[in-house]
Amino acid sequence: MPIRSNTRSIGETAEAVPATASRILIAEDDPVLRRMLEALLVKSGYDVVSVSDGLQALRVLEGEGAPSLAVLDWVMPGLEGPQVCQRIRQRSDRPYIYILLLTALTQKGNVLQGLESGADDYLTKPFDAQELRARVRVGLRILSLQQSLISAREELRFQATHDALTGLFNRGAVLESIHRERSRQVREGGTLGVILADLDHFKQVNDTYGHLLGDAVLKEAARRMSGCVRPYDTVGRYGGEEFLIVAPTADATGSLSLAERMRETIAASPIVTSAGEVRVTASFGVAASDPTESIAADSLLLRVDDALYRAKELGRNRCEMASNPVASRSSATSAQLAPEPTR
Ligand code: GH3
Ligand code: MG
Ligand code: MG
Ligand code: MG
Repeated sequence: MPIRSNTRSIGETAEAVPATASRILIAEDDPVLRRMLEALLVKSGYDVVSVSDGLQALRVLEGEGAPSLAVLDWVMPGLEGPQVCQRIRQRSDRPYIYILLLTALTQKGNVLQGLESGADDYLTKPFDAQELRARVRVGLRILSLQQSLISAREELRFQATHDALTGLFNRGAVLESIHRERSRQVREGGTLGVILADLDHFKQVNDTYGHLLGDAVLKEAARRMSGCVRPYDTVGRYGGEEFLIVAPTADATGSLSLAERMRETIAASPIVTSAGEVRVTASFGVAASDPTESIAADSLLLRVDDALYRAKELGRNRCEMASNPVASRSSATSAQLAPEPTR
């Protein structure tokens, strides 16, 4: 029996249904009943997929774009309804599927067994069309509430780990990243680059143009720096006008090149604001650790801080390498850096 899918535009239905047609799976081996269920739910505006046995039901529910609600017959070839429920509930990595069991078995023990297997609700045959529609709506309402909770949790998680002004990771998140990457490096080897950036004379920007405009400049500088990194690098706002960049697998040369690209992109052109063009530059402290040295993440931070201090002392708008005088260079020698491949 092929899998059937019916869609119908929401405008055609008289009933109140969700803005986007919800996908519903019907698994029923009795062809007459299956067609009746299909007709009923399609008429209500749902996107219906129907199958005639439990194995097909499981395949649809575990597949791409699986329906979020399933109406499963109890007795079916292949797998019975409660067995499909059990298999679905074993998988916690997938979006929740609301399951409504259809059964001709009216004894209380069977109903309990169905619910124990993971079904959310049940309906006994012969069922009333109105009641089925009402129970489907209850299921969709619960799914929608659950979706709102998930979205709210995701939003909270984002807010807890990101800086509201720049949209970058916040201090806590970028510090967590440096500790995590350092642990990974100890385990797996490789190099780890860390960069600390600080906008130059930023107080003057605020003093000259006001704090709001300073915010806009800060935001654009953050955007320019983010544009320089690889997808697996982390850029975070470390403090007021300071940024911390964690570059897993970047060695000293790679980290210095990255810092130099960031420095150039900030200095290259003025930032256009509502009050006109504002020129800013930034100074960078750079450190890289290799797997042979036993340095803690906090010590790496001290190193970049120290290198940044030196970059400020030496005139700002430059990058300074920590603890490796041979690799240390200023922006004046940046032209000697080997061109980086486009990322
Ligand atoms: P230096 O080159 O030595 O770093 O000079 P600086 O003026 O940047 O350094 P200082 O630490 O004296 O000043 C940092 C300034 O950054 C002062 C503070 O008002 C500003 N700042 C920090 N956070 C924000 C922010 O969120 N928005 C704005 N507009 N300014 C900020
Ligand atoms: Mg059956
Ligand atoms: Mg500062
Ligand atoms: Mg500063």
